[in-house]
Amino acid sequence: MADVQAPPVLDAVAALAELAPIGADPVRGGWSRHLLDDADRAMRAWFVRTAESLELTVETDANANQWATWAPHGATGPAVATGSHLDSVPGGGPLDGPLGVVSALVAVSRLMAEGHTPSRPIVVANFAEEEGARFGVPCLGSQLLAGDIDTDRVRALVDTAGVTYPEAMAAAGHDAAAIGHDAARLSSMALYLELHVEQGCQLAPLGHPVGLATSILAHGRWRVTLTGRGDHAGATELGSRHDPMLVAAAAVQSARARAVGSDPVTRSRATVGKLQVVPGGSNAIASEVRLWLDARAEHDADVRDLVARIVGDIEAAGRAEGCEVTVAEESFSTRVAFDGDLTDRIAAALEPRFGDAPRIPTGAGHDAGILSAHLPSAMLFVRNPDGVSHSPLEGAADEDVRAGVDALAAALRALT
Ligand code: HGY
Ligand code: MN
Ligand code: MN
Repeated sequence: MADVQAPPVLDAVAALAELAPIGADPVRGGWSRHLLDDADRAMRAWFVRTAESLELTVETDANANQWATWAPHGATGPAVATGSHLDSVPGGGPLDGPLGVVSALVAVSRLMAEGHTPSRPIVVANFAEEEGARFGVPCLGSQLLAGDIDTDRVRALVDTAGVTYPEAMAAAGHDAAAIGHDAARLSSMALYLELHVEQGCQLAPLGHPVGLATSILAHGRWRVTLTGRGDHAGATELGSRHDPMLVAAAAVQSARARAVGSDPVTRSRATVGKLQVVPGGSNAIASEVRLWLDARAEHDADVRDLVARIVGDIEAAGRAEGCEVTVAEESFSTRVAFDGDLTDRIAAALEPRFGDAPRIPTGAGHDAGILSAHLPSAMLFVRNPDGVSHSPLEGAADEDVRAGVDALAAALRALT
């Protein structure tokens, strides 16, 4: 009788190396993998291939989230869910998202190899459009799953190439009419634990390879449209210009100044990282500028206050330049406090190998933040030596990547 092949024991560093060619961005550097584009589909194919090599049951839900389930005999009841996302920001780093998905599959392969018999299923998730880089709404897949976003609003989303969300979904074989709240899947999970590369640099000074999350800043995105009068750069007198670029410059300056000027206890931060100019000719005064304001702070009210001040500055600059200003909120994520009991249980599981793992806040949003309003959720961070993220320079030492898998395996072993 042919001997039954044992599932492979995976290695996270090798798996990340396998993913490295996918979506490498020759223009920006780093990686660009956006919802259901060619790179994202290649990442999704890797997820299916790897999960099936572990004999996990793989499925994609109506919201384009992927799930891989390990439910051996005796594993019953609500599952322990873990995972992250495989999409990226434009020109992002190699670990933001993939580290969590890779580590989850590798941890499962390790538990299988050691003969662990989980009392409940373990499910590995790849959440769709966590970065919101294609359609502008972060954590889109987990928000849809949780019923936290209006589906008609989602179906009206259009990417910068003019492709609608339904068209993008249909091109990948999904029906946008079927998106939305998935109560059955939510209730099939007992808890969610996301491993993620640290974004910011708190663990390195503490000398710990892994840490646990305490909270996520409240944060949101606002689209600002500035309308002036396009004209000739050489023939138009200065006094008769209505140049939205002047107002855009005021917006960028105000974002920094208002964040710096906020009470430090609010941990305010504001950024303009994306800007579109129409028509975009070097010898033409712009007729319109669109920019996106990303604002974050400890509490929801702090963010609202910060944004109100910045918008006030933009409107004043618009009046001075004779430009119209419109502001639209594209997303808002309330402050997250992760589940203390679950975090304590995970800390106890880490203790033998990692001692007292630091507990740190984060300014970055995550699917775990969305799910934390619906089921006990926690996060594990892997040390990022200089804290850089959303950049090709994001990284982690190989031994820390492997330590993260050890930590996640210890947590999953204790939780199942
Ligand atoms: O923007 C964020 O904080 C996350 O990376 N989506
Ligand atoms: Mn990110
Ligand atoms: Mn992420």
